[in-house]
Parts: sequence; C-alpha cells; structure tokens
Amino acid sequence: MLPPSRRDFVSLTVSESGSYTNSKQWRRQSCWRKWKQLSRLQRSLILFTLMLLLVGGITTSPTLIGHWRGENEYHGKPPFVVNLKNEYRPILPELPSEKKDYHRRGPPVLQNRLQIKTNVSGLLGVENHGLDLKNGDKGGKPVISWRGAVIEEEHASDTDTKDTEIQDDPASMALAESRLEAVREAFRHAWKGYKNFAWGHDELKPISKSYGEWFGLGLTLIDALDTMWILGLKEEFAEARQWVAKELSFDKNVDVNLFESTIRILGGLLSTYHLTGDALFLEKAKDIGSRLMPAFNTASKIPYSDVNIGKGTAHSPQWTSDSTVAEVTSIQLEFRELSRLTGDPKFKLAVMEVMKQVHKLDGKQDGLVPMFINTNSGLFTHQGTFTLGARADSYYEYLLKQWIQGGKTEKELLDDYLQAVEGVKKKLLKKSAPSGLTFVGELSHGHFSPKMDHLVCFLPGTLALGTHNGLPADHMELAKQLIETCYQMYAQMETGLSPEIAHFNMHDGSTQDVDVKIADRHNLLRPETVESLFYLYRFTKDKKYQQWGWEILQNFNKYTRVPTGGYTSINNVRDPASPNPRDKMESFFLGETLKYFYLLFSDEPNLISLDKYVFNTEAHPLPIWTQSE
Ligand code: DMJ
Repeated sequence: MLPPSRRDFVSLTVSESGSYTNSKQWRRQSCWRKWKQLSRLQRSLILFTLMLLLVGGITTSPTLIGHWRGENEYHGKPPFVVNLKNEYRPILPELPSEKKDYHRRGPPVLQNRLQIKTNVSGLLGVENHGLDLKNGDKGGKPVISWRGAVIEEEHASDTDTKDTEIQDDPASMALAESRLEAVREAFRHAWKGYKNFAWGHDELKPISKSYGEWFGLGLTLIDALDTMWILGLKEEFAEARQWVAKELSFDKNVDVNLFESTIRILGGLLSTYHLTGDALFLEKAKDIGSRLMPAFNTASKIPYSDVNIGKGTAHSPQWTSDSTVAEVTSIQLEFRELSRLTGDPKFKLAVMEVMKQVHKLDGKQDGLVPMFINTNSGLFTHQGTFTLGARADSYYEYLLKQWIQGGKTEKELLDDYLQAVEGVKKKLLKKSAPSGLTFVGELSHGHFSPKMDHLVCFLPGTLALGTHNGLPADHMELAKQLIETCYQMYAQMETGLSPEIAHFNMHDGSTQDVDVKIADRHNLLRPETVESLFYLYRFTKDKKYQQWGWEILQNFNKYTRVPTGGYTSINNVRDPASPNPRDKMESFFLGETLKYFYLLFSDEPNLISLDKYVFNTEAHPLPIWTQSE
C-alpha cells in the first residue's frame, strides 16, 4: 500500500453548469507549480500569515462561530460546503440559495458512514444532511470535514501505483474531465427519456416513447438514485427524491422477484441512505426488506423466488418449486446490512441460513455450484451443468463480497470462494484460437462447451478485488487475461458492442476467436465488462482500461442512443447498418453501466473507496463493516 496522496483538494469535479473550463485548471496548475517553487521558509511564512488571518477571522466572526456551535437555522446541525469545481475550498459559510433545500446542495459525501464509527442507533433516523462527521477517537464531538467528497489523507488509496503524477498532468486531467462529462451527458439523456415517457414506472421504452412495468415500483428511478448522487446531478436527484417521498409505496398487491427487488430496490435504497444520510431512504429500505421476508417461509428455508409484497405471501414460479442458485445466494449483502442498520437480526439470520446450507450441500464440483435449488428439499436440482454465467454468476461474486463486507472474518465464505476459483481454473478455463484469448466456458454433464455469457465478465473485476484484499496474485493475472477477452467480445463485433453470449473457437485453423449464434446477438446495455474495467483500472492505473471503456461508451452512443431521449437494447451487434432496437432501457443501464463508466473515468481513488465500500451486484455501494461490528 502506498503512502496516501498529500493533495489538499478534492479531485471529484462536479460542474453545476455542466460546462468544462480548461483555463481554470491551467491556472490551478500553474499556481501549484509556483507554490512548489517557493523555498520552505517562504512557504512557512505565507502559511503562518494565513493562519493568523484565519484565527483572527474566526474569533471576530459571530456567524462562523455560530455555525460551529450549531446556533443557526440548522437546529444544531452544521451545514456542509459544496465543492463544485474541483478546487480547494477554505472553510466558508454556505451560499444562501443552498440553505433552503439540502437535496440541492450536492455533492456526493462519500465517507463510509459506518467506518466513521457512528454507532447503529445513532444512524437510525438521523438526517445529517450530507455532513461528513468524524467522531473523535474516544467518542468526542464530531469534527466536520468541509471537503465535500471526502478525501482523508490518512486513508489508504485503492491503487497500488503512484497516481499523483497522472492526476497532475493537465492533459490527463482534461481528458478525464471530458470523459466524466460525457458520462453525465449520457445519463442526462437517458434520464430525459425516462422523465418524459416513463416517470415513476419501471422501465423506459424509448422508441415507442412509453414504459414497461415489471413490479410497478419505479425500478429505474430507484436503481438510478445513487448514480445521480455520485455523478453530482443534484436537480435530477432532488426530483427523484421527491418522488420517493411522495409517490413510492410498497403497499401494493404485486408479485416481485425476491432477488431482483433486493439487489435493485433494497440495495439502491440502502446505498442512497449511506451516501446521503437521508433517513427517508432507510425507512423505505426497512419497509421493502420486511415485505420481502415471507419468501423465507419454506420447508427448507431456501427462499421462494416470488413474493407478493402487499399480501405477504410467497411462492415459486408456477412451473417449478426450484429457485435459482445465484438468486438465493446474492441477496446477502443487502439483508445483512439491513440487520446491522435496524438492529434486528432476522434479516441476516434468514440469508445466512441459505449460505450455511449451500456451503454443506452435495452436488458441487470443485467448488462450482449447479444452477437450481429446491425450496422443499433444500437440495440442488438439474445437476450437472456448471457455469459462471446466468443463474450461478453472482453466487461467486457474493462469496467474496460477503467476506469483505464482514471484515474478512467469515472463513467459510472465503474457503468456498477460493475453492471455486480453483474449480474455474481446473474445469472451465480454456484458450481460444487463433488469438489465444483466455475464456470461461461451461460444463454440461462432463461435456465442455466454449460458451461464455457476457454476464461472466463480472469475474475479472471480482478476481481483482480479491487480490486487492490479499488473495493470491495469480487471481489478478487471470483477471487481466479475462478482461482482455471481455473487451474483445466488444471489439470483434461490427458495432463494437458485445453480444449477450459468445462462443469461442478452439480448433486450429480458426480465423476468428468469437462466433455468435443468431439468437445471441442482442445487447441489453449490460454493465459487467465496464464494471471489471473499473476494478482493473482502479487497481492498476493502466490507462488502456479507460481507453477500452471510452470506446465502448462511444459505441453505446452510436448504436443505442435514441434521439428523443433514452438508450435502447438492440437485437443485432453484428449489423451496424441495422442494429434493430428492442425498445427497452433496462434499469441497470442507469444503476450500473453509467455508474461504472463514471468511476472508470475518474482518477479519484476515494470516489467510492474500495477499502470502505463493497458494491452489491447491482452496483450499489454498501459499507464494509469495521472489525468491531
Ligand atoms: C444486473 O441486474 C445484475 O448485475 C445482476 O447480477 C446480473 N444481471 C444484471 C446486469 O446484467
């Protein structure tokens, strides 16, 4: 781990107007250079004079003293200062216009609220309005950080390489900012479509300018909340928050899928609560979490797939009493966090019972799990097929992430994860021809299939995260090989966009690595490759990962952007002349894909530090618990 950066300003840039002013950055650069050219004595003298002025100013300014004592209109809660322009900002009182509505104030306060040692009961119901409160070591009064998006020098950086030079280079900074702005612009465009044609509904249908319902719960809006916060889209966030406060009700006679509503709705509400400190989101999270609990009332304690959140009843799909393995093992991060926040262990106990059973279950091969599990018997069914793709994928992801969330203390989770990675290497990993790309295939009753879902592209990111947390270095090597493959799944297509499923050629004499069956040529705006590019860039600082992501974003803009607002999934990534829009923008495009693009293009390692947060499988960051909890 490298010594932390000693920069004094926040590198997150949140531009109110959306316009980028290059000249300001140049001015800051040259000031900084001049400062560095001064002698130590000169710097000390200047700092001493500034200190004198500051102390003098504080002791004679009743307004500021009032702020610190809480004697103001915030009823004892000090305000926080928006750092909108990537500038060092001294302690200043708030702008008058920002005092009216804290939701308009941005910027994202990304301090992990857990790791600042606020106790659980203290968190409940508290509205700290974006304040960055740091308790003193021995429970003393909180100290206020005025630095908005949070960068504490003493906190370790995510990256293993020195990135200060990269950030100091004006050309790199300008490039990064223009890409970040491109992501904000893409988000605004997607949001425009959603707002105009699908407001409050689950999904935008951008071509027909209408909407689709899945659960009837405003899925896209909830999934996108923390993305807006992270991107600094204050007005959009405020409007969405208003909808959650006024319109969102879970008291509805509707069947929802346990997994999908947990990762998108419960996960989205919990992470937004953590980022904003706004108790509204915690209240909503408690409500939906409680309403999902009937799913666990089964003979085996393996949950049903569907719950009626109005009636409090749950059931399997009509055609089977099975649940999907990935679904029942990828709800743990969210329910565990809900227990921690509410102090009610029932949520955690229910989901950990599932993990305990799956841990002991027969039918795994080298740590690899089948795709189905029966809610009556609690046993794996349809055994014999092993994949890292659909129906199993996030089981592996959540083994590692639960271990990280819990402070790396739950050994069974780690053991299962490590064994599974060895299983992947032994049974599923092969090389393609002619280029020798490493890919993860599938096993069906002993027969290897060179089929790889785009969903598998979560794996490089997860492997890299494991190495970052002390797991073997060869996981990182594998991650680098696999992300190259995932990138090639885009680059080798005529549109530069990946198909849903690729088949890799393995025989000598092949002229191309990737084949795509006609039925697999669609692209649903999925996030997994961008997600992994983000992890790989965060940990290596290798610019090629940003470059690959940039190419992908441009191709999304070229082939999936709908002029009247929104982005659409497409049917044919092999036909640039006619990609054939499907007329659907999945909620994860805003919840995950655009968020990971933004984090990928940001050079700020503390913009959602991976040492403080763990992302759920829908890209909603949840706090890593400290050892004492
Ligand atoms: C998301 O809902 C989640 O990432 C899930 O784990 C897999 N499928 C989609 C995105 O592709």
